[in-house]
Amino acid sequence: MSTDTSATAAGQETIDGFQLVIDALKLNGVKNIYCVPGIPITDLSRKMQKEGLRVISFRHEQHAGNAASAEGFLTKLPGIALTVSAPGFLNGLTALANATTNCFPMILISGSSEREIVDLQQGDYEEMDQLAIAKPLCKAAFRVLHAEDIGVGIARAIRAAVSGRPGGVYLDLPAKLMPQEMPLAAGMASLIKVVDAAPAQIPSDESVQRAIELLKNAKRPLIILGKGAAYAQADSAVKDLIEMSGIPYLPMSMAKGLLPDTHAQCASAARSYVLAEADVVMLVGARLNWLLSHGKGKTWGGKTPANAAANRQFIQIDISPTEADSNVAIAAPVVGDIGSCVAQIAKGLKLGNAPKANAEWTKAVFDKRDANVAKMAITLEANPSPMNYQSSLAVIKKTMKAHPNTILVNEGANALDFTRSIVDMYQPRKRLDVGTWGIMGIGMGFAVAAAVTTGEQVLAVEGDSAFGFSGMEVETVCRYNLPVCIVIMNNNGIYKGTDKNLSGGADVAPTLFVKDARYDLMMQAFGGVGVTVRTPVELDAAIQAAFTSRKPTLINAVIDETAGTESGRITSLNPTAGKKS
Ligand code: ADP
Ligand code: TPW
Ligand code: MG
Repeated sequence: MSTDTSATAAGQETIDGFQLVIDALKLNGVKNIYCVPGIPITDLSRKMQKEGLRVISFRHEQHAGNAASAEGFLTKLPGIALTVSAPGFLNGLTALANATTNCFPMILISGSSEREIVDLQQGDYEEMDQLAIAKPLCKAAFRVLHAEDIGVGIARAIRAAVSGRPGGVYLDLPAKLMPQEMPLAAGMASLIKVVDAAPAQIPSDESVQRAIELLKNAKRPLIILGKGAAYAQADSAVKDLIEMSGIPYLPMSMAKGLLPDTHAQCASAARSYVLAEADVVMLVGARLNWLLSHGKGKTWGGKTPANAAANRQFIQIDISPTEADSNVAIAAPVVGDIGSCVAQIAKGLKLGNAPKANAEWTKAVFDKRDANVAKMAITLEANPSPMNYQSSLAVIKKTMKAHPNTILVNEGANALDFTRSIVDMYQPRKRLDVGTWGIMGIGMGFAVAAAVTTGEQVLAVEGDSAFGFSGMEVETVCRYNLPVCIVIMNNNGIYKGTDKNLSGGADVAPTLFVKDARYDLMMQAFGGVGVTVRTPVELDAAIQAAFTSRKPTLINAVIDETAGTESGRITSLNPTAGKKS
């Protein structure tokens, strides 16, 4: 590059691409880098560490990427993942796509090979047109070719990740960029500190008024809180609207704890009832996707015109103007950031002296909920041998109540569904899980990021299959000595441990693993604490020891291998559902 040579020839002080990348990130408040080193970013990772960034080095890029996305969800700032070219980049791509799907802000920075060679397909080391491949899987993708553009590249990446609907951004940094030099003063002047990266988006007065009218006239109103509401960090505005309106609410999985799950208006334990019966539903940062049966069908009270579903009306608060009408008609879209939208709706209801939600409806909902909670309490108290999901999760439920700051990471099928419904959350943004895709493999990446970003104790409740996708990262947990306690719900397989090989052959069925596997020994291999437990009492003791010591701990919780059901709670999505095999 002409800039670097002339700069050095003149004997001026210079700055190189490595330093500009580091300074640009630090200027914008980045503290942690989740990476796997190698050509061409080995030196970048070393220099980042030298310059005071916390570099968390993983064993596989997918988990580094997942960590970055979890940091994004927890902080509203983009988490940064750093990978090598082609294969490392591809390994990180699943996490980038997952972040985009879940509306988590992150930036995947990958080193890349020499452009001239890549574009002529002349066979460079790890050759791949990474920018083109990343584009359909993220919100935005940028490449920086010149040192003087690093500041702009990073600023654009940050804005794209966090403004509007958050998501994943890809930033391509070719190997040749790093050693490029430019005059120090010009280099420093080229850096940009992003101002107001995610500006408040105020909803229009008419849209707010439309929503208020619907709420005022509702006989059976319901509020659904999604992970967008948790992400928005508008906790007190959300609480205020719910409490002043008296409307029952349902938290989606990662919105659990935005208000405590034990809140008087929480309708989680009457989910089917409220979904089927509500006449006005206000979605707050939640999409009407498969997780809400697309707003139609049996879940919502059936398909016939005579029933409640035909007359149901939706209010949808979302930052994305194109989300409304994606599945069913939205009578009152309110487009803006959740804090602003919720506050304006609450203000309008107060000014109009709107009465609290219809008492007949709320009584019916809360009676139903209380009856279901009482029923569940009996199941949780049972102490079968071997222990099952309920009896082991009763211990986790008690743990979260005693330690509400704990961040709960959760994946699996039954291990996910039972945990979500049994374990109450008490604080916002403490539950991280498989999200919109139901993706396995987020466990250790999310757990590492949760511990690194917040310093809080992390409890990862993992199906034995789910754990396997990121299991090698227990070494990472040990290496950084993180307060992560992993509980593996070990039922010897995917969904359960009793499937048969339909051919009658010697291989085990595709859903089965080695029986009685000792996952706890994996943790011991790296100096962490590993124990096997078979009863709730043993599980409780092991968790308490982990929380007291804050040592990396893996608890292999042996549960009844017959206890799970196929696909957990989403059996209906299996192509053969309902057919006899
Ligand atoms: P869940 O899976 O919990 O139902 P989704 O991921 O489907 O939640 O929906 C989250 C929604 O929240 C997305 O449509 C996204 O556009 C929206 N969102 C994210 N952040 C904000 C924000 N700050 N203000 C308003 N809406 C937001
Ligand atoms: C990336 C398909 C959904 S749930 C699951 C798989 C493999 C594992 C369920 O077994 P586990 O839980 O974790 O032991 P349990 O308690 O029911 O026994 N690959 C990816 N994502 C998904 N969702 C799958 C495969 C799947
Ligand atoms: Mg299992």
